[in-house]
Amino acid sequence: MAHRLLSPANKFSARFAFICTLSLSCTYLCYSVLFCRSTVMTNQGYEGKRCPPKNHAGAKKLLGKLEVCASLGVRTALDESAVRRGTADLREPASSGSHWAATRLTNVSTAQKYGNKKLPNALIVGVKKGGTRAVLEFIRIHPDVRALGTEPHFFDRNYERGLDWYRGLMPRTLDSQITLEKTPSYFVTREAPRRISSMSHETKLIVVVRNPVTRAISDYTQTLTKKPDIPTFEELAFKNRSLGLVDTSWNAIRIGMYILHLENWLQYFRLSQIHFVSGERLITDPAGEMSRVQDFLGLKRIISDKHFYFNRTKGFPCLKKPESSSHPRCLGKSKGRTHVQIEQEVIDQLQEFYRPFNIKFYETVGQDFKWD
Ligand SMILES: *[C@@H]1O[C@H](CO)[C@@H](O)[C@H](O)[C@H]1NC(C)=O
Ligand SMILES: *[C@@H]1O[C@H](CO)[C@@H](O)[C@H](O)[C@H]1NC(C)=O
Ligand SMILES: CC(=O)N[C@H]1CO[C@H](CO)[C@@H](O)[C@@H]1O
Repeated sequence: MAHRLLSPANKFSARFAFICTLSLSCTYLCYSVLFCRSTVMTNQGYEGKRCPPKNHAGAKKLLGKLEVCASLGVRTALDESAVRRGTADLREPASSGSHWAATRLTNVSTAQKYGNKKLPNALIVGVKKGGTRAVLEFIRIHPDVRALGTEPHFFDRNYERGLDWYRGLMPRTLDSQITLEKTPSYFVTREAPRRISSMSHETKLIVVVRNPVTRAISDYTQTLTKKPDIPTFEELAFKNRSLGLVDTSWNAIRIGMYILHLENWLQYFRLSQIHFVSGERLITDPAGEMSRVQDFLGLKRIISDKHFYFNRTKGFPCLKKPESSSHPRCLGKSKGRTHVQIEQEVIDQLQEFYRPFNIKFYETVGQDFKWD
């Protein structure tokens, strides 16, 4: 890089290159110092290095919902340990956090030599605010699943980077393990089905769906936390409210017209290759929903009731936390998120609007999601 920057032989780029080199050296130096200290590092410190940068949009989302930062670190520890042992039982993590830290630090490089990076066998393709993060966190408890923690957005935003780039992002897996990633925007991306099928016709697809009205409100609530100045939900949802004219060009509305998007997918995939998870049942019966996901992926049923507990204060299920984790992983809203209150009449109007789309969707997939 430095060489290329120097070649124009102008002073500015020479100086720039010098600064780059200097900062790289500093980084390397700091890293070396840290690494030498690694034997006395705490669990938390180690996990910190695995956290995605906080200013990254995807990372923020992850951090908001499920304390993924901490869980990623733990998960990596579990994975590496399992890979190292060549076995797969992640369900009973060792009781001592320091034990994890010790085995990780000495064995990380060895562990990462095992397995290969493979293109994903399965994708969680949607939908935004449906509960995709929860499904990903739940399924990756399974020892035969390895998942990418962040959203690569390959089939929508990064497609021109090519399949090799995409594969490079994937975690290493043993032959017996499934590689998985999730990017909820794929479901509503016109080119995604064609692109995914050209990667492999056999790709398994998971779509987490939820009542489109609650999904839209949740979507709006999330946007509102980032852009507090946007118009009200009602103003955005309707072209003319008294006429009941819904604005289908608004993304929050459009995403919930599941059948329209699904028809696009069905031009490239058989229905049997797509598994629909009910976002509602994921809350009331996470183990039941996860059993179906495991069956669909051809996995042994390992994730079960004993992995979950229901937090009554939160009103959502949580994963029982491994002892080495500092946070339980719960499904549900992050604390302090402003809850928008939407008039019942507006909800009814939207419910009415979605009904024909919902019914067509139920008929097509052969399941009644009971949103009506
Ligand atoms: C909505 O439609 C009604 C009836 O056509 C009309 O009188 C009213 O001005 C419209 N409102 C808006 C905001 O366009
Ligand atoms: C349940 O959720 C509440 C509210 O978010 C939290 O304060 C509490 O620690 C949680 N309890 C458990 C056991 O996870
Ligand atoms: C340095 C060190 O402790 N390495 C260990 C890594 O894991 C292997 C297999 O479990 C052990 O045999 C090594 O001692």
